[in-house]
Amino acid sequence: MNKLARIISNSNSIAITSHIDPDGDSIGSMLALWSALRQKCRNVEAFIDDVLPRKYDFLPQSKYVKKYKDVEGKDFDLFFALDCGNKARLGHGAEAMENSKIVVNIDHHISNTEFGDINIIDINSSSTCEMIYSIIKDMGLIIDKQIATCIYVGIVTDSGNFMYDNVTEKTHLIVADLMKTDIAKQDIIYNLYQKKSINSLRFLGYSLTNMDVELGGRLAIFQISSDLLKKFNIPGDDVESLVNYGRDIEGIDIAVTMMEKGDNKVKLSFRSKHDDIDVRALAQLFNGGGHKKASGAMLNSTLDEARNQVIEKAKQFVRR
Ligand SMILES: [Mn+2]
Repeated sequence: MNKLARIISNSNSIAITSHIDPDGDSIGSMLALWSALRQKCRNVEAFIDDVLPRKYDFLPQSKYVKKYKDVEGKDFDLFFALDCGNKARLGHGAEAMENSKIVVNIDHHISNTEFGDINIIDINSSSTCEMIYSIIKDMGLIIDKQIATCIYVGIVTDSGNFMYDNVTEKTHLIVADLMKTDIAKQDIIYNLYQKKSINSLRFLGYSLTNMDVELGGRLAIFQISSDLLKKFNIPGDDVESLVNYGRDIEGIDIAVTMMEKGDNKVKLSFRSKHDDIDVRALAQLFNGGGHKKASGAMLNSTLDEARNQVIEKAKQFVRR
């Protein structure tokens, strides 16, 4: 940590990025670290190679998040990759990373490929935000209400509202400390969970009605075509929560969402709820990764091909 503090002090330009398909933890950790480092260095840029989901607009620092285009060609003394298991998750951000002198990789995914010069990986952490909290504290920087809000968003969303295995005593102690800064908890919950569009709920209804169950009631499948997304006119991150409904059904061991992503690409999201059902290992069969009970992969195939492959590979993972 002393080493990291020294590197930060010696850096005149710093970039912070996180993964494509942004979520609460990637956005929260990026904005928290960005705000904290600005206490030490004015030349800090946060960017992603994707669209910032509207859901996170309420975070005051979100308006400072740049696009990859805005940093293209720049070289940075120091580059932070947050919540990214591998280089591909950075999108074009990986190119900006190549132009940087020192890369610091901070993540909690067990599948992290340790692509940084410095790798701070804690697979027992609920979220990257939990790690960022400790890093900011250890460097003696201040966690104000705005930073606390970002960290809270990451912890709440990545822990499944404190439901997942990775929630520890430490997680709750951190949240207790964040709440001392008087974060607007109800306002955060409203923004994350209580301003859904009618279309998003209609989409949920449609998807649940058309959910498929295979492997003797062990595997729940949601197939989401781009036509369907167009019809309901909802952003991609509205699809992300769908898979949890499949997971939560009694008897289902694995739930999967297959989302069509333009030209012959399908994004897979897997969930499990049992300790003996490791969907990270399943995702790895498709060159993906993630956590034991939440993982994902990207396939080059049609929806129907994806469906056949997933059913075939999932056979050896479900209970008999
Ligand atoms: Mn995360």
